[in-house]
Amino acid sequence: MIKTIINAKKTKDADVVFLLTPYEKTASSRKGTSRGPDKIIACLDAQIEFFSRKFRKNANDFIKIGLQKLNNLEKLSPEKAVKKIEAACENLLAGDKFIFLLGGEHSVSVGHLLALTKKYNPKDVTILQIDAHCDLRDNDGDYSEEPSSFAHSAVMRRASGLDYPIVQVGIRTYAEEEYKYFSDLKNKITVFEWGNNIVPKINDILSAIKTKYLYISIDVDGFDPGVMPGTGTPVQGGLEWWYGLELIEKAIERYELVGADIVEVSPMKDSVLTEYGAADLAYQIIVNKFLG
Ligand SMILES: [Mn+2]
Repeated sequence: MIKTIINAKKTKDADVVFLLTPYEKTASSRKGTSRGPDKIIACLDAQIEFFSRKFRKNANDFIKIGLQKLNNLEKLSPEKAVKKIEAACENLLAGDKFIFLLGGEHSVSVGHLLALTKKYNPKDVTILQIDAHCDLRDNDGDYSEEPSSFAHSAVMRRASGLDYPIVQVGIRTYAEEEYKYFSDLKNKITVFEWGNNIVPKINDILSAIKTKYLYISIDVDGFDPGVMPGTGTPVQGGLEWWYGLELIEKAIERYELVGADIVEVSPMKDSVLTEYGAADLAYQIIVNKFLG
């Protein structure tokens, strides 16, 4: 029988639940992120070794992993999709599950972050966001015919409004509105920009996190497009693979991870690099949290 990474038949038996949210209504450029979650799970099943090189253990023997997929999200308005995701997350959090959200576009994260405010004071949870973009617009009215404050380019603005401190890593493009927003100290956002020979020290990033609790949000376009080419709005330059992994591992070692998401995977016809990379990151995050 072929083994699957999903070893908890019911989510109530799981330590961690992959919550699949194939939503992409506000995606601004290349579509396809709604096909991301299934592809990531397929890679986790078939291509990622369950044996951890770091911990010398089979993850499956120690961690109960469940899966829940939210169907029919696509027809919903961004706000309604977020509400549906929030309700599903609240349910899982009530059962003390660690939620690993797989998007879909970045706007799905707001549902998870809203649900977490019922369990934690957002001021005590820093969002470590790996992303090429700040996602700090108030809405997408400057490029969309149907502006929404729940668009993927507004996700961290909503999170900041909820009082989550945010540390952004890999940033290499932003609008004037976003620049003004993160430059205002009271908004509690630390931006680590990438550029020609500009690669921040991992310790400086970790030191910018001032809370006990941590949430990791990975927009795969934060990584170099050579590593993660299949994404809606790619930007040249970005995090190198091992750098990103080291940052994630050290962050989980130092702070208590309370939730995570990987978003904006848009599978390509002729490359599996992006979904494979996302699956590997998801696996490493879980293994570091539960076996570390
Ligand atoms: Mn993003």
